[in-house]
Amino acid sequence: MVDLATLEQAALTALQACTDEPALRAWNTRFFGKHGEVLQALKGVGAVPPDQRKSYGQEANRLKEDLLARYENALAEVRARTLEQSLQTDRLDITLPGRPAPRGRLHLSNQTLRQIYAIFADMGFQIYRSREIEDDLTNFELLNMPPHHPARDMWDTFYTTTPGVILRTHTSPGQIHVMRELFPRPIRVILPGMCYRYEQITARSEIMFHQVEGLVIGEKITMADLKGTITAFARRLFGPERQIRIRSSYFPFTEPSIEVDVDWPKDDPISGDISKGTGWLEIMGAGMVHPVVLRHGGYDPAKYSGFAFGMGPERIAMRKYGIDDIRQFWKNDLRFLSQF
Ligand code: FA5
Repeated sequence: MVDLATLEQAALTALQACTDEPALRAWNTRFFGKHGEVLQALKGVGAVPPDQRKSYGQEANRLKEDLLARYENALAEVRARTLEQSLQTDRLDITLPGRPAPRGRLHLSNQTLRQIYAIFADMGFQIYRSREIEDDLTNFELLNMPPHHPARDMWDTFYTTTPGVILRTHTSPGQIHVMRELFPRPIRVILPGMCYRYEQITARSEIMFHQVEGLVIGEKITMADLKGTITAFARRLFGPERQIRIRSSYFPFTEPSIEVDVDWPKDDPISGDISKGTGWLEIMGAGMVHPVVLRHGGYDPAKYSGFAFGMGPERIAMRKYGIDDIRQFWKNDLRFLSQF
């Protein structure tokens, strides 16, 4: 038979010694756990002589209720004290200004692309997305460049492990996809996207860059339409103070062909590597769609004509914002990118 008075005294003394929550929990386990001393005392009621059993049982129950109530009180007190302490020591100063979250922004190339889209949208052009991974047939042959055509040397590319499948060197193969999809309707689209070339990187040439292709097909489309479209575009994009120059050129898929330059005055200190002393930076190639290409797209050159152009948005952004090196675009240097 357990001496309940001694047990109560021991439990109270131990409870008083508890100063934190872990100690209180240990106390609870000691007296009220599975083999806890108070529970054992309660269970022992059967071994008490019958005449004392009732009073023993009552006393044991009182002791249990009393101790548990004291335990709950002590626990609440300790918790309140801990909270009070942490409020004192871990003071939160809600008057401090917050840390601003760094804001992202569109990459300069995407900003420039959007400016270009907006201008052509106003002229009634739609955007057509064409694939970046092309076959040799569409990138070259259907654009009037059979194997061994010398013009292919200008556009060496990256090859995949599948023969004949390459990364496109220009957006012009998109012309074939558009024509075949939209025939016989008139066409007025731009085709933006990435191009890839295996070539020497310089201040004005990267191995990956954007182009925005343009294609207009219809009846009685002339070179005057091409000139007018390009001039109107350049005026809106660069403003009236920039000059552009249109000179004749050669592309196998246009006839006649032209190239378009924007002025970059020789006395501008950064123009040296870019305009190579000419005072001009080439920003696009263009021309009247070659009859062979029209036919590959399904359009009869006796009935239809059209013009096409391919411009470089990074080159355009270089001129617009005075950027001296195209390599800045893909370096991912935030000091450069966050200026725009
Ligand atoms: C072409 O790629 C022709 N497909 C353009 C064309 C389209 C002509 C339709 C006729 C009709 P070119 O290689 O010149 O042409 O490239 C066109 C433009 O893309 C250049 O004027 C330049 O702005 C940009 N570009 C070309 N190569 C690079 C390069 N390595 N890095 C950055 N921009 C480039």
